[in-house]
Amino acid sequence: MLDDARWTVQMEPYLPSDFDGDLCVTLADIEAFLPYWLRTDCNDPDWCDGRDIDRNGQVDLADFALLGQGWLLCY
Ligand SMILES: [Ca+2]
Ligand SMILES: [Ca+2]
Repeated sequence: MLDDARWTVQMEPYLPSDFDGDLCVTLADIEAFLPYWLRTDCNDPDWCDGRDIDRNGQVDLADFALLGQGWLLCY
């Protein structure tokens, strides 16, 4: 008999624009984002400390838009 409990998957919270780790996207995360604005030297593994959210090598408007998608969301 199968033990259904073994199929339980634990999901880690994932909010890529939560830079300060408080599980919400707020003004503090924008403040943490700004120092990296327009950097073009982002690469694996840290992607400019995660600010290059779409991992294209630079911190630009596309990353800011992704940050905006999570605006005021919390886990
Ligand atoms: Ca946060
Ligand atoms: Ca980017």
